[in-house]
Amino acid sequence: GQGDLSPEIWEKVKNHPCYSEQAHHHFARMHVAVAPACNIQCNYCNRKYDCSNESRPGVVSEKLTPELAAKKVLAVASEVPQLTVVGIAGPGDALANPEKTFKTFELIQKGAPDIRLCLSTNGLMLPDHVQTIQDFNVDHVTITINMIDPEVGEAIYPWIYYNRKRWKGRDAAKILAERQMEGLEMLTSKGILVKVNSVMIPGVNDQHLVEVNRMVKSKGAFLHNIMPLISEAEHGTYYGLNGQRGPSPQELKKLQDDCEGEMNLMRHCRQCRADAVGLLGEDRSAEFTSEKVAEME
Ligand code: CLF
Ligand code: SF4
Repeated sequence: GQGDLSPEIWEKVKNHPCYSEQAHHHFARMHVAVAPACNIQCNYCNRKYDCSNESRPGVVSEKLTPELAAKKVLAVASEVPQLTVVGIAGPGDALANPEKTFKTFELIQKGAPDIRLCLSTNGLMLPDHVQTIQDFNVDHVTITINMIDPEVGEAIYPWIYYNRKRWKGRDAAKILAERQMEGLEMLTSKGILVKVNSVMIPGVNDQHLVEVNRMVKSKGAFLHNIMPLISEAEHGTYYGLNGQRGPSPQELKKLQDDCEGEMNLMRHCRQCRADAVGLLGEDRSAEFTSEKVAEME
């Protein structure tokens, strides 16, 4: 439960709909889709759609410039009084597009200083940006960690692009896992709240996620969100094409129960799209397309 939080942490989570189960009934978040590029390949990702690490696959978000994104935030803030958090969660990786991501945060902070900033990343570039994340007062970061063992990782990530080079197989997974852990430790040592997302892929990392849970807890993660792989063949996820299935609700719950007690587990995630607007589970993105925002002068 969250009854035993320090006042300092409670202050940060009480109005964040993802970090507090209670808050999600009263407070809204929005995402701005300013980050199109990605620097890794997940086997469950189809690049035509939003990053499946934070969002529902098979949904195409409308991509925004930082300027338009900031304008949209102000428009939504005036129409949706419950808005407390703005996140950047794709459609690619927020930190594979650092200029766009941080420009957007800068503009939002200028225009709406009360809004909390949230960032979701695969973690590959995280250690390079922790200082900037702190400088921009981003106090919630999500890292998608699907494995800590490169042997498991090579079945999830066919390649990563790092240091001007494409890495494959176990080498790629090893670099990614090390960078994720390094980033996690750097963030928690600065008091930035970290949520870890894990995509549960039956037969690939389902057993392994109990170990991941233990590891991220020991490195100071605040919350663990285990999400089901959504395999929709019609959207052509690689795994979908290979017949990889997602977990049943019972399998997901069993894994979450096995991890419960180790740390706070998020169970109310709605796998939002990269341009989601509103309370979790409510999607008002169609009310705030860039065309409509442009008309809202
Ligand atoms: Fe967005 Fe993610 Fe921030 Fe929340 S979503 S960047 S932490 S503000 Fe929330 Fe949506 Fe689940 Fe993400 S319900 S997909 S956990
Ligand atoms: Fe796709 Fe997201 Fe993985 Fe990048 S990090 S390959 S956008 S699922």
